[in-house]
Amino acid sequence: MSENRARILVFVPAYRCQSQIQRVIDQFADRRVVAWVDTILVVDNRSPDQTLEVAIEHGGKTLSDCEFVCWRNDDNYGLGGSHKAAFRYAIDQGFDYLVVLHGDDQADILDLIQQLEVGAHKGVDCLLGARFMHGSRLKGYSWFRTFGNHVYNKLFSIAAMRNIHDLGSGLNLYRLTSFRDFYFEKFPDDLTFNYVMLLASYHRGQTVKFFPISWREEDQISNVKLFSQAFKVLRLLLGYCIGRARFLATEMRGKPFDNYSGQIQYRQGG
Ligand SMILES: Nc1nc2c(ncn2[C@@H]2O[C@H](COP(=O)(O)OP(=O)(O)OP(=O)(O)O)[C@@H](O)[C@H]2O)c(=O)[nH]1
Ligand SMILES: [Mg+2]
Repeated sequence: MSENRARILVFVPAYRCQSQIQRVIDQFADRRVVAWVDTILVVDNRSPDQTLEVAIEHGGKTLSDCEFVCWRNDDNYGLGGSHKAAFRYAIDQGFDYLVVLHGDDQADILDLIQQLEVGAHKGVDCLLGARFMHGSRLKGYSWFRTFGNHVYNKLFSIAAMRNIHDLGSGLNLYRLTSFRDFYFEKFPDDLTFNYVMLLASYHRGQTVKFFPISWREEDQISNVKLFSQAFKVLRLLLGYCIGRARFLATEMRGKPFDNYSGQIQYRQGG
């Protein structure tokens, strides 16, 4: 581990991924990966299956080169709400960067490590994995979803007047100093959180950079309700086009929470 490198927390949002979480944890067996990571924080969003138990059991046995923390949300906060819990935790603990790696093993963290190795994270606020740009590799992802994503990327690109290559993949990095005031608290708690985050980042003049990633679909259970989500996203985009700053300040949560609390169920190392 280099002396003066930034402190990085990898946040793994996990919901109903008992079959994949072990493989996600195994991604940290690679020395190249662990050289960059101080802490792995698995945030279990109250999965009804054995996700949390498997994570504790497997991580506890295999992770020895970095701190390993398993957290369980006090309520079902959704993917966006889990981000809020993780941002709060990482900021409170003084980390420099938050990395998001989805718990269902669709992304490969080495794609991000390669970016860190060449210093791509320096001078940006958001370094976002993109499944739909030159150099991206999709394995088993349906043509229909690929097509839909391209259409939405275009629509958002026009609205934001930027070249958007993905609205929310499962591998991203955020520089925490840009998120200290928690301006995203009222953003949606569900899977559309990332869409609004991206629009807000551009709106606030943040530096956003995309990098190509590989993305696989094997045994994952998609929890996305495709059509209802597609309409919801269109509504968000329309709201942004009309209201801009006013829209970004509105309450976008179906059920607002006062805080995104949770309990640490397991901690080792660090
Ligand atoms: N759907 C869903 N996912 C959650 C939640 N909390 C955490 N997650 C995690 O967030 C990640 C994204 O969920 P997915 O349903 O796979 O959605 P996605 O990866 O954006 O979309 P597809 O895989 O393409 O269907 C997964 O790693 C989940 O384990 C939640 O409340 N709902
Ligand atoms: Mg997924």
